[in-house]
Amino acid sequence: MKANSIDQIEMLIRNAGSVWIGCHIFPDGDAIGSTLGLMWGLRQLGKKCVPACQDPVPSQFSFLSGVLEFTARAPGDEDLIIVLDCGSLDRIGSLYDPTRFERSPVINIDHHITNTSFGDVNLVQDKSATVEIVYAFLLRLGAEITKDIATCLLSGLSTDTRSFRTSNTTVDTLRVATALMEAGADLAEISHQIYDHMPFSTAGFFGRALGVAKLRGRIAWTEITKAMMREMNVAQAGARGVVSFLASTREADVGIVFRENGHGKIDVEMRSVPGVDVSQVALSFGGGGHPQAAGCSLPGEIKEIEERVLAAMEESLGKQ
Ligand SMILES: [Mn+2]
Repeated sequence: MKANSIDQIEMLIRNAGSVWIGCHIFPDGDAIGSTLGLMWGLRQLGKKCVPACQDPVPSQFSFLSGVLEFTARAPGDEDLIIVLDCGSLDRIGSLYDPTRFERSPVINIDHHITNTSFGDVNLVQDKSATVEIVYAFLLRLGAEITKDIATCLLSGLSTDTRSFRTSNTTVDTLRVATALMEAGADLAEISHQIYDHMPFSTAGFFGRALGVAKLRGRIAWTEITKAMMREMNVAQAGARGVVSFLASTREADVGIVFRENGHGKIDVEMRSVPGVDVSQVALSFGGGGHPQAAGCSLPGEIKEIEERVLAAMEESLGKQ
């Protein structure tokens, strides 16, 4: 991060009348929470803001204020583009419009260690979540952290730390969480809304996915085929959680889920226990992420992808 990038971002925002704020495809709590939290903060400063994402917001986040304003449109004539929680620009998917992205300044605010610095100005910090960076930035801008903003930001902190369980949960993270609760965010209610929200059909789906799981050395892994998704009638978002469950088994240091994504590619999700890094393997296959949570997307047949990724992960684990 350049020393002056925060000053530059502040200047760009203060000079902008309208801002397009976009986050990554298949948005998670941090993507949604940072987008909405920043949106509410910038509106206090009189900015027109539009929150954008290629994919719909999963229903467990519908309690967040402003969620219905999300649109799947690329930037229009806004003065400024802010991209949140994206390690690389392809993470915003179909919302990337090269012409528009060249016409307005692009600010990249993110916490992925693998970030490609794709913005005209980049604010990339090694924090637990993008919301942590947004929180500090809103304070700097003099925005008031309302209950709605605090709720959006705390949702992102909770999901990116798996409820404050991962090794990226620092003293700073908990300080921010405390400040957000003091500002009115209700952690128990947020946790209930986000985590106790599975439709019953997901139970059957977990049964299918975990029923074919295998243990290979320290790797617990499974596959989710298009046919399984169809048969069990589960939406993409319903497939979440399987990989974390696999990584949480005692024998495993790493959990991996291979999923046919319906666009001819295999999505590979990886999770690990503290002290084990899966981001380097993800990066070597063109993906990215965090030490404990990473992923990539590869074209090919699922069996062949499984063999390649599992072999690479075994080799990586042998060196860790
Ligand atoms: Mn994040």
